[in-house]
Amino acid sequence: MLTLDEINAQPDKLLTVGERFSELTKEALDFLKGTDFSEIDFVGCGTSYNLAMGVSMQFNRIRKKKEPVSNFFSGSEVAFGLRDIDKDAVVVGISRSGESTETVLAMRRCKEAGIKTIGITCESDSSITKVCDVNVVLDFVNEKSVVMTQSFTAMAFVASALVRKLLGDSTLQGYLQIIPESCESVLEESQKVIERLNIKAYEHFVFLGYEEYYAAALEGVTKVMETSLCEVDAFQTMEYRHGPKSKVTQKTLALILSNSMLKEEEEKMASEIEKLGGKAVNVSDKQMNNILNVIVPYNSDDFGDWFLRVIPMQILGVKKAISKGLNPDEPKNLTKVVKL
Ligand code: F1P
Repeated sequence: MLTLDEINAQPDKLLTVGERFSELTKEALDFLKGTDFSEIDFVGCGTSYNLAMGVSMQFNRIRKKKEPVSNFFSGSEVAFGLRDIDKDAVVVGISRSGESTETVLAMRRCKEAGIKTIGITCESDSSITKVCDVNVVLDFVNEKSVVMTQSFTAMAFVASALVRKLLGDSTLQGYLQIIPESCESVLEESQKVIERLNIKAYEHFVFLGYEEYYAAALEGVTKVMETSLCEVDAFQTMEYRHGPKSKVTQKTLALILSNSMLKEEEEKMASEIEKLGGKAVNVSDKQMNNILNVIVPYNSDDFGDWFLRVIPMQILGVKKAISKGLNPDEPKNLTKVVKL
């Protein structure tokens, strides 16, 4: 099965990103050398929008007070002028195909306004590479499936590492090592935990987390919705009490992408969901008591493992689809590229 094979090949792809990082990002880094930009904005559609959100939050978390801020936009917000971007900004367009109409249009609009543009894509010679000033091209990621899995984690990894490089973050070398290793372990752990769950028993999925982990939760919604057609929601963890909690039943499976600052509160949320009859699973680098855990080995509190936490949700979507007799390689109503 294409999609499952591509999910399982993620450790190899992230290893290649780590090994080839300098070569992959050289053109972009040379282009920005000595440039004082007012902000750095990330733009994408669908899964690539969730990616833009997560990596923008990473930039804002790692930057020092006096350094520029980052925003994230969907392709359509920029393409159709809903959001004007400062002419001294740098805009990074993210697109697996390099052909999504709104993203290409957005980058063209920025380029025509004299804004510095960088493309991140898996397709060399795609439209986005012809519009942007410089590009990061992951030409070793050739996803055949409609739903994005390894293209998401590979582009998220290179972008999250590029952010560290741009901000002169001292953790970069270690980061390039730990992420591929951690990916291997998360994949194995996720498969084991999901095997232990009776996936047929769940019809309603909830993904909870904050900041970059909220962006990961939104990507989990996209994955599970695209593949299994099930009901799936994402919220900031403690927001779940403010209404959405009403939907918890025995058919609810909640993944909590917990962080060390709110771990105690997120642990309470997990047990509340279980008291209401649902099932909770913690996805984090720190164990929670009395509930299932998918441990993401990552020895920092900088949320840099954010895109790895999507892996259990990628697998969940595919497994649920198969249990419903659906083919995740042929998701209903979807095409690999949205061209208007
Ligand atoms: C963006 C996207 C994908 C989605 C589907 C349609 O693609 O929305 O996220 O899974 O394939 O296109 P891209 O701009 O990253 O190529």
